Amino acid sequence: MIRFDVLTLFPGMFNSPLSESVLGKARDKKQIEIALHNIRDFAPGRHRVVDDTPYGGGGGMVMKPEPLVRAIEFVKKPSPSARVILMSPQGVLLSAGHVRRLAQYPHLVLVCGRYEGVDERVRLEVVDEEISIGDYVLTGGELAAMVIIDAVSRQIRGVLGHENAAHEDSFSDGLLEYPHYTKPRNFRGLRIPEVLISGNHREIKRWRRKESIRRTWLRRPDLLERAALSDEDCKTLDELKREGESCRGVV
Ligand code: 4GX
Repeated sequence: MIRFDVLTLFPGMFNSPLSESVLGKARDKKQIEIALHNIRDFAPGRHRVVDDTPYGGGGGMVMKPEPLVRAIEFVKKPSPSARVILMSPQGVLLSAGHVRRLAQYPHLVLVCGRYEGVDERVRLEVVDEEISIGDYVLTGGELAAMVIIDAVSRQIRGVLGHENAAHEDSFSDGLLEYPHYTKPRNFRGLRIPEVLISGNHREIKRWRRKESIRRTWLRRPDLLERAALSDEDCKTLDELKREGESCRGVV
């Protein structure tokens, strides 16, 4: 069980992405709990203003500190140890390891900024960490928060069936996945690799491992620096590198 409290100016954005499929079922089964809060509800006055112009001039608007800090303090009241995360392109780049660490917390608070960002004093007062989901700019933190909820939730026990458990997929050992095939055996003249219907499970396992290493070497050689490779994996990689000399770009 993990709880997410999301602070946003656009709670409606979260409805179907967090209600369909795997996450919807996980919520029904109380394996994850998600609560949405509109930051505007914490802004005072008839106009409930949440943003203002930046000191020092320049264009754009900045989110005012009071509504945000009030909202964060409100959701932290019942669990003071909740981890407060600000979504921002200035944050630490999200990784598989980072996602697994986040899944250890019982309670995450995801703060979604809009406009040019949030008043710096919000960070200083109440933010525990700042996360970026990638080096590109979104219109707001909402999609980034949904990415975190999705990636963290599938690490929670019971959320995925054990058939496709999280420790079996790409990145858990630092490699890309091997190619997958299903019926038909022959699609437009493209046949599946014979080994997969050989019934030899040891050979199948070896083939898949080799294809994982091949793909990682061809597409994401940077990942190999940190991948968990056995002595046999290293031999396979050396083999692939030598083969690569003669048939570059075939796969
Ligand atoms: N990974 N954005 C946040 C406004 C903002 C800026 C600074 C707080 C501080 C993004 C990303 C992202 C755009 C969300 C700017 N809020 N978030 N927003 N990339 O680009 O997480």
